[in-house]
Amino acid sequence: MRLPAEPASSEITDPQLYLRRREFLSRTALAGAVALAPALACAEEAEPGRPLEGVKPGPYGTDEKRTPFEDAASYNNFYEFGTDKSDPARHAHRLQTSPWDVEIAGEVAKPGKVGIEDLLRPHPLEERVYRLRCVEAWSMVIPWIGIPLGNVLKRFEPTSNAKYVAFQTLYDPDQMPGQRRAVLDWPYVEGLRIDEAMHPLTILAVGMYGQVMPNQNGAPLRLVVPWKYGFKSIKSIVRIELTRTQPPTSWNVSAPREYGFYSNVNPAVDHPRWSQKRERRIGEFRRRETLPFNGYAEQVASLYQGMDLRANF
Ligand SMILES: Nc1nc2c(c(=O)[nH]1)N[C@H]1C(S)=C(S)[C@@H](COP(=O)(O)O)O[C@H]1N2
Ligand SMILES: [Mo]
Repeated sequence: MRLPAEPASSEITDPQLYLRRREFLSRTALAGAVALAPALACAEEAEPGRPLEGVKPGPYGTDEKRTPFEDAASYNNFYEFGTDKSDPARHAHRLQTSPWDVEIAGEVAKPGKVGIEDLLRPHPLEERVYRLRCVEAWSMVIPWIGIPLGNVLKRFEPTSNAKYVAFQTLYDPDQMPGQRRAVLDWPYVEGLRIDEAMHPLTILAVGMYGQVMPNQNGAPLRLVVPWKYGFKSIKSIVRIELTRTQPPTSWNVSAPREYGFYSNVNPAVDHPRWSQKRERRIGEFRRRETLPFNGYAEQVASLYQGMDLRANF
């Protein structure tokens, strides 16, 4: 993501060169960044980099080559910790991820605030190897660990008025120093239409590569919506509200001409300032063609039948 005034980092710095140029963050820095362990009885067991046990392979996984963990955990967008790709890995260790409550509000019969352990407990953890395609035209293949969002929402009993789902990231400038600068309207917010939120591809992720989620990747709880540009996959979620009307989203508020509500990956609709036809898979040299809906058209294209995807970008 970038603001209208900023140059495209993908245009000025090839992510691979960038990654090679900088030394990978020390294991200790990464270790300090990992705090939450889902389904843990006590916080003491939440060891850094702790492996997640009992994870079953889930549906929809791609068998494409996985992006190395070191790349996925060091080349990040998480503006709460700075706008440089290396900032989140350097600063996100400040985030206290346990205890962590999530509020479920709005158009549900059973609203409430629940600890993340209670949110997760009834759901078996699944691994989903998904492509994530950033609007900046790079992509990764990441083995996420999570649970389908729809299954979680159903437990709170959405009413028939629930047409959209609004998500909110933690607001705490002490822990998230990037929030002291007005680069975005904080807190970071995102939204999905209810059918997108209930779609089985959409997950709440708590880990990746067999481990508890690194803070820089959105610990303890983030969304992964693989057919949409990466910015829809909001990190470090504290609030989920089911709404009657389409909720505001941070990037749309910041630059409405450039980032729409839907933001489905679409090679046929260029960003006003660059092409979306191709992407650079992190770790590869040659650019590849970007696929409609990021390659998940078979699963999700029907959600948008009859919609003008150029107008609803
Ligand atoms: N709260 C919050 N969530 C966020 C962002 C952010 O700046 N703040 N960046 C988004 C963008 S632009 C992308 S591409 C993905 C990157 O996820 P990753 O670092 O795990 O690859 O996170 C998304 N979620
Ligand atoms: Mo992004």
